[in-house]
Amino acid sequence: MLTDAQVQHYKEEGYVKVEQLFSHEEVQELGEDMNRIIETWGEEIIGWHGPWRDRYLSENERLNTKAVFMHRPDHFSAVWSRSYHHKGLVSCIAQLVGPTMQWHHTVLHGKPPELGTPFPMHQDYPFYPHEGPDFIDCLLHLDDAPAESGCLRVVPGSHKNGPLEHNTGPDTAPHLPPEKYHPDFIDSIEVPAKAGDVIFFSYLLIHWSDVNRTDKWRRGVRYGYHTPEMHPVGKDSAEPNHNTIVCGFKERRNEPKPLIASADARKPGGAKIEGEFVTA
Ligand SMILES: O=C(O)CCC(=O)C(=O)O
Repeated sequence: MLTDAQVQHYKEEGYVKVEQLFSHEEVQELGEDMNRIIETWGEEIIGWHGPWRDRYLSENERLNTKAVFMHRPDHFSAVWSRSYHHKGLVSCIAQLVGPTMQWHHTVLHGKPPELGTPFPMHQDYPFYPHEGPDFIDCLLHLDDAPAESGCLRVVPGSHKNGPLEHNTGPDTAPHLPPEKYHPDFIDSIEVPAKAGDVIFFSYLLIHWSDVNRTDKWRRGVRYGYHTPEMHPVGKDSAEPNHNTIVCGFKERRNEPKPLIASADARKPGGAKIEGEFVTA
């Protein structure tokens, strides 16, 4: 259970760190499967592309950073499938946001040793814009993340300003314009963490992280959850495959009933796609 002070901290500052939410054994099991996923399915890249690199990295580092990103670890490992429903994680998001919550995504941001990629200042909103503020990101640490490993850094309270204009385009990951938002002149605080800690933060909070300059991996896995009433911007229903309810019950509000139970739908060749559900 979170304390009132922790819930208040999330609401006021836009983030809160909960220490040792995952036990040593859980982190061990998740970490082993994540390593296996990386070895079997992963690929090392340089990280997010874009002109922001010129402002965050020296010339000889710019093209030499390393990153491993893995979306949907549940597609490869049952340990990871089960983790979306982790009791401590779900209990925290229910207290921080609301009693009924819907899973949206899970992604590894792995920073390999020695020049693990930085991330520029940004909000997560432009990556998955939804209608409303009730979207929470949860960064589970599979490794210790001291400051020098490129731990998460946040701009406390910045979530209150709502969605900001980001630089976007086909050749760049969304990021805040570096001439207006850069760690050289926007104050942020570092949030170092230990393996098993989770940092909860609003998808509207400005955050960034620096290069991993240690000789160890810094693997962070971000889970995203939101209230079921919040739909992607411009859509009147949830996204396909992002509808898992992890706590509470989804009430019906003017939405069509998605499941067809008619005889037609059960005839051979009668499979229908209704909304986002395939029934047969
Ligand atoms: O893992 C990090 O250091 C930062 C990741 C990040 O920027 C994000 O999850 O949006």
